[in-house]
Amino acid sequence: MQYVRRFALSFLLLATLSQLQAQNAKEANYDESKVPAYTLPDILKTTTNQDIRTKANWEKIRRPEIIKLFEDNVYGQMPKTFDRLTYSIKREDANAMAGKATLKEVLIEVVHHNQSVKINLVLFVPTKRKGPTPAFLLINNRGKDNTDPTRVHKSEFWPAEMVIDSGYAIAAFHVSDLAPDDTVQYVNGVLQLYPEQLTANNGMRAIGAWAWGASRVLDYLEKDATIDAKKVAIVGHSRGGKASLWAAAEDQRFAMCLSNCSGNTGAALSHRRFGETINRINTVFPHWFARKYKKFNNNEDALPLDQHMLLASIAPRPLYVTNASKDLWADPTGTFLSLKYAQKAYSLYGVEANLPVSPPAINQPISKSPLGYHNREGEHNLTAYDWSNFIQFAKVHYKK
Ligand code: GTR
Repeated sequence: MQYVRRFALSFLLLATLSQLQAQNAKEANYDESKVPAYTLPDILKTTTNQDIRTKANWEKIRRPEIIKLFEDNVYGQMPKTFDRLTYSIKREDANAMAGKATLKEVLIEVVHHNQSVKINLVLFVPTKRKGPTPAFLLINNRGKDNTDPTRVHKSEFWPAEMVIDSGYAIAAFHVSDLAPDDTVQYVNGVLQLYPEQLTANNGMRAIGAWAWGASRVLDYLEKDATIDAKKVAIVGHSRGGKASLWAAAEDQRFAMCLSNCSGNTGAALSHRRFGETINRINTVFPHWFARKYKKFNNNEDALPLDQHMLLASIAPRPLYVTNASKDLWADPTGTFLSLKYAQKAYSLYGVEANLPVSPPAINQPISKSPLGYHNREGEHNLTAYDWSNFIQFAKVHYKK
């Protein structure tokens, strides 16, 4: 009986999977020659056609306009006020990783209108340090065992030992503390503090909530004397990579942004029809973006923005984005182009990114440019290779 049920279940799963695949194949274009012509909004032209030529006007006019465009059309509003943030150190171990690091497990609680959100932070700080230490903060969208504080379980997704050995601190929180990654459950978290977001057309959803959480963790890190809060890099993979970009765009305290395989509505261009589409992402993950974003399903050309503008809004801070060679769903070429088009904003700060005209070869990282990039050989994932390049990138740019 059980066997029959299991068989029926796997059959159902397979049928659903192949249905999804068929739908993807129908919708997603993987043929470069079939990418239709498209026009991107100019980063340095306002919606009222004003040319932006100076850093001052970028900061005063265009950058806020871009952030507002993303709030209103894509990620939703980012509530900035709350009644109270408190924290407590749940566990501290000065002898973690055989004495190489201090472990802190911190519970951060944010209260607003008598509702609260609790964020569980895992933090390792190198024991040998000269002073406050720069840190990498991962928005963890995969299993919690990836950031195991006991280090019984180790994972390339968050290679804490490798980062500690490089002299940096490493931290992580799990997305489920802010908004469970589920079409129904996502409301149980940050959105309980801001229920008005649920009815607004440009209301925050899960990705916004995760980015909001990253900022609250940074609020804590600013109070931790072992951390150099002016050097905190926000890191995310895939859906977490979309959130890391949004966090860095909204919160200029993040010194650096590392966005791994973030793809559609992450670092990749939307007007360029290759790989995942807005219709697909909004259909499968209706809880990620503002309600208004659905207006652009099968209607990319109507978007008053594109993702190169999101990347540009991070200027002049160092930004590193990645792809994986087999992850065409995330459009490696469209990701590189997006990064390249963001250069103009960096130039306003006198920072020349000098990216090549076409994407670099597989496993050829660009790390000296403030707009770093690599296309790792392999599948959609966050690996030790990616992290070793993040560390290298941080080394280069924190030295400047
Ligand atoms: C996929 C989604 C991508 C990406 C990915 C992930 O199913 O289509 O945009 O976010 O999930 O997060 O691993």
